[in-house]
Amino acid sequence: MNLVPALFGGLLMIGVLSCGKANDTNQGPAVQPSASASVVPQPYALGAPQGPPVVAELTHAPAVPKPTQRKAPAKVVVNLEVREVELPISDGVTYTFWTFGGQVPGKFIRVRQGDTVEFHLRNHPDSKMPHNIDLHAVTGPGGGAASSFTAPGHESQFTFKVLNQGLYVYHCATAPVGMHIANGMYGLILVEPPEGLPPVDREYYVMQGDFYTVGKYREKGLAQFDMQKGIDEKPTYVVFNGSENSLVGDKAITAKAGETVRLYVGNGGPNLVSSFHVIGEIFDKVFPEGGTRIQENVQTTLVPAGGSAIVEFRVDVPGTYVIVDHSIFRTFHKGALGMLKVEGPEAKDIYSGKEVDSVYLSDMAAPGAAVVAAAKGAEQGNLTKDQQIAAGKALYQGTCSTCHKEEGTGVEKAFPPLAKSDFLMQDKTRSIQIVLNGLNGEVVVNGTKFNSVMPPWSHLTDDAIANILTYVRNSWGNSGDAVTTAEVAKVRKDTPRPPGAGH
Ligand code: HEC
Ligand SMILES: [Cu+2]
Repeated sequence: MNLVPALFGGLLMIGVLSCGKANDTNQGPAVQPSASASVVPQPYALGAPQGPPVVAELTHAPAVPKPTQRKAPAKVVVNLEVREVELPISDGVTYTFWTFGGQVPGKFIRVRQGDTVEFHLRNHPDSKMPHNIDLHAVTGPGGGAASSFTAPGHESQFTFKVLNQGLYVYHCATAPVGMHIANGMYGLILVEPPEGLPPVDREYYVMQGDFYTVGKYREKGLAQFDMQKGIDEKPTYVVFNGSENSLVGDKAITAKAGETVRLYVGNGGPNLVSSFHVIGEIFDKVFPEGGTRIQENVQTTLVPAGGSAIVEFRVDVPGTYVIVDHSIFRTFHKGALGMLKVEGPEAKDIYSGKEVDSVYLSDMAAPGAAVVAAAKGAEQGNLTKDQQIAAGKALYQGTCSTCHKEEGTGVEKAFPPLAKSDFLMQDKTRSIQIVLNGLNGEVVVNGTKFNSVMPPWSHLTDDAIANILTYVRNSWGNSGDAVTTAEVAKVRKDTPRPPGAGH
């Protein structure tokens, strides 16, 4: 966080308040001029479009178009094409997304307050469904929806003047609306104030959405939409930018120590409200709900479904910052995890610690290529033991490794070893039962007694458990045969489980 100006601003506030002069300056130096400008929109004062029409630059997340840098209102042409496309939502899992521009979220649109937007919505000929668009930045019934109903292979056009500055969601509003939004039909349009936003070093576009599939979380193959789960508000996935891998590994967003980062955060929903948080950072400034007022020194900001927030912070300490929805099961069990990687010299005066814990990175830390390869092998019926071991290794990290350690050594007096464990290797079916159902009571591993509790991992898919156990049974001095998905499925079926204990 940007400590000095924030503190200075705070002191100034105290000074002002104690003098009883509420009016002359209620904003410290941390607040930029634009923050106080245009609280009341003055649309008509901005006047008619000037100059030749401008074609808007549109970007896929996490990129953001350049500032407009216009000093006068313009006519802006926006060309957006709806496409229905099959894309990954997780490792080895695809989903048929309905998109504004070919990806989820839809392309980012950036205009200036007072602009007149000529909107062209195309629906690709391969689409199966009609679609339309409701932009929350539009003043007028339906936000454009009524004027933009577009059948496959068609185009519609409508024009609107952007009266209010702010960060707005747009979405499809074709019935059943919930289904169109649940399939990924949303994006953001930023309406800059007339004088523009204060410059920052990095700007990124992050948009959360909840997804509803017939299968479980990470069940391999093409996941089908589940309408009932949508109605019940029980998502299978909650992700940023349309996939649980969109902001991790090589795709993490980046910055250098000392830079200021601005995130345009949206929430498409359709159902959930996001408790948006960056682990290890404090938002120096937030424009809550994408509006004009500034809140300072915020840990977690609420982003409503169909709403937004702009957050800004200075990064001081290098390392990996994990972006989450702090309704935290969504992060570690539904996919709402992204990363910001900050490079630069260490800043030991601010933070002495080690790199972010594997606890926070979970199995997201390792790229999922091995998991995808194993899923492909399984699908084609030629899955090899080596593929299972490689996938199991990636999945073991951050799940089992938390207790049993990366090299399977366990922790003395607390967690038994898996490396060269006689107990593990004695009985394959029992080892599957342990992972699915957990374990408690006394066990003796290699002559040492343990009496503790291992939680059940029944929320993992059968293939994930099969791959993890194949890895464990063939690592660190163990050697055994592979564990198959069918073997895990059989144990799961044969185990009666109380309601709520897992799938
Ligand atoms: C929260 C800590 C924790 C996690 C995470 C965990 N275990 Fe365990 N595990 C334990 C404990 C504790 C025991 C011993 C339980 C007892 O004393 O009854 C155990 C026992 C075992 C055993 C039998 C004893 C042995 O050493 O052979 C196996 C096999 C095992 N775990 C596998 C796994 C696998 C595979 C995973 C990942 C899916 C996993 N565990 C995740 C804590 C954990
Ligand atoms: Cu639609």
